Amino acid sequence: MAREVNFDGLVGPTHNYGGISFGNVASADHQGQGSNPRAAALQGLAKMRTLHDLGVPQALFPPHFRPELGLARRMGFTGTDAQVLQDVARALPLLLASCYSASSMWTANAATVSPSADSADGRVHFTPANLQNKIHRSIEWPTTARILKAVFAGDGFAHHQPLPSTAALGDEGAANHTRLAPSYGAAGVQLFVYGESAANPFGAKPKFFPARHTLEASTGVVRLHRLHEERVVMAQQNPEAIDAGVFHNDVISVGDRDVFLCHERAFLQQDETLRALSEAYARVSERPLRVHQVREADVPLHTAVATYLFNSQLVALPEGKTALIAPEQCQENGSVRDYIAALVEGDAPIDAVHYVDLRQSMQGGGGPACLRLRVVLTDEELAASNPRVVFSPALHHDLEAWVEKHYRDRLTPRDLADPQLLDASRVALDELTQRLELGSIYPFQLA
Ligand code: SUG
Repeated sequence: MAREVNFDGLVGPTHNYGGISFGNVASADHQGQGSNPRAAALQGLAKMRTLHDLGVPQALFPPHFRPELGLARRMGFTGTDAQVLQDVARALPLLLASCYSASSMWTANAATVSPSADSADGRVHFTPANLQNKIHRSIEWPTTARILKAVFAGDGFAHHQPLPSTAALGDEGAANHTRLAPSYGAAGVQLFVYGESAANPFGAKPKFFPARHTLEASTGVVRLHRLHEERVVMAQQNPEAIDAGVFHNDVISVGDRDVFLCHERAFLQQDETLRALSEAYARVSERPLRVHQVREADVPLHTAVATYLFNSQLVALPEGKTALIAPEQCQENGSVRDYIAALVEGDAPIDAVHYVDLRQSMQGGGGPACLRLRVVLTDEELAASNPRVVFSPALHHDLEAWVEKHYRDRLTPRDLADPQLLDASRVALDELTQRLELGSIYPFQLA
């Protein structure tokens, strides 16, 4: 037996709106606004609870420690932590926001994961994403790699180094990766989506916003994960979509088992991509892939970006039905709500919808799907994973109390210079790693 476990990123105590993700519309729109880290963490936990109560396997990843002042020190700031905070706040506020970003909550970008059913060596493969396109995200992978190794220890798991951090090998992880299979434990097809190819610098690419992920990065991951070529599909994102704010493919398509839902303007070569996907899928299943394309006339691209319809999760309910876990913004938009209702009632392969309030994360550009890393695990692999990060009502209860005790309910850019925020975050995370028995994963615990 195998199941997909969603590992959601627990929102860290320094969640703030830095406006530091160029190309991410929500990030730019909320720059400098006050955030509420406590509400953000509680909303994330409530989403995990919704999935758990639906019978969907749920686990979590701890937040990274922030501020990461090593970033400021590498930029020439010196002295005590308090001194560095003060100097960076004055000289380079955007760098301070980068040191402080709680962006590790968006675990869809933490790594690319391939299940053992797809790899030639029968192991689960992990490649942490280098996230080189944004300063605040480029510092995530060392802690991510430590967490992955702490949670998935043993011979059944292959942990790779991230790809070299350079634009030609830009890797944004599972946000640009979808696995389709007749069942979780069966051999599947993996779709890798990229924004541009380094080998083709004059090829199609967005005009305004960066393409964060390259074809070359994905080919590296395919090789590392020992995937079978005939069960891999590579597709280029529609550059117009990137320019409309689709900075990751999970903002414009989502798939699960035999279901693939996408906007008709998701890919540069839409028809060829869907054909290749269906053909590859036919190699692993006698029943065809069920593709549902959303037409521009029904949900325009800009509405898809504003509501994050495609950043919904598609999850398997215990009786085998498929549910859409959508952000409340979809419910608030009358036409998107009606569209989803018609999907559920009609012939589309979606049986139910559940709306979740993730307002705090959404304002940084992260919806339900961004917050989770999907890991397909067999019984044996699950048994070899750290059980302390598996979500339960008891853990929910404990973590709510932990959040209430340690998190502030308001953070503005001015607060980031306050050394007490740093101290409080360190105390909170130290307590968390003890609670989760994760050993030493943060730099301050390794020193
Ligand atoms: O990388 N936002 C993240 C959002 C990531 C969403 N992930 C997926 N689509 N899977 C990003 O742009 C906002 C930071 C700020 O502005 O404070 C930020 O990093």
